[in-house]
Amino acid sequence: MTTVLLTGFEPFGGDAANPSGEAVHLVAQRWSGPEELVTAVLPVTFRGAADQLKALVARHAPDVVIACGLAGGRAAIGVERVALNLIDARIPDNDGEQPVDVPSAPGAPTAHLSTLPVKEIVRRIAATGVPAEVSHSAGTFVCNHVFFTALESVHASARAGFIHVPWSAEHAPSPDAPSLPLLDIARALAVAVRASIDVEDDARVTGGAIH
Ligand code: PCA
Repeated sequence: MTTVLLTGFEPFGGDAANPSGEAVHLVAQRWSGPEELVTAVLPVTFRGAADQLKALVARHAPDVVIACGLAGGRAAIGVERVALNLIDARIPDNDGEQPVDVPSAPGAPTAHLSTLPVKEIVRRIAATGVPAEVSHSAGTFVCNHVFFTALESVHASARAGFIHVPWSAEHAPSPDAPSLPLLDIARALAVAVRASIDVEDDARVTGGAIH
């Protein structure tokens, strides 16, 4: 039985909502298998999020891990490609912790690349009419930490990666802030789950950036 772990986050940084956690709930409600889908909403704390993710991986031994978080200000679903072994918190986490320039996992490599079919996920989400892009930085806050932790903790043949989502239209901080309807975000995550299960080799198209 193939098992997928899909996670989102609680609200943070003064926002009332986090569409990543809400969308993960919607994906779980609509999931019809046949694979097993395990979902969780992680706390936005360096220690709690990483510990919870590691516990979920140990308990369920997922074949695919997709962690998701909010990137307020982005207009498109961002399928992350690079997890950095670096924490540099510009704001405190929900525990009030604000580590600066420490590794995510001491002694581990400087970076890991996503093992999801990143470009195929982007292609399939965009084909549904929802804007999507390859992103080459997941930042240096809790999302990047969870992304790096996922790649460090999954079993050798499993896939893991991270997807950043825009504000939801339902909870955008202002009417002109970039956002997507929550349902579109949930649909995009479901597409990402399906592609990560089904697609062996990533699409051979450019997803690169000049800067
Ligand atoms: N976004 C933050 C942390 C939690 C979330 O949803 C980030 O991008 O690091």
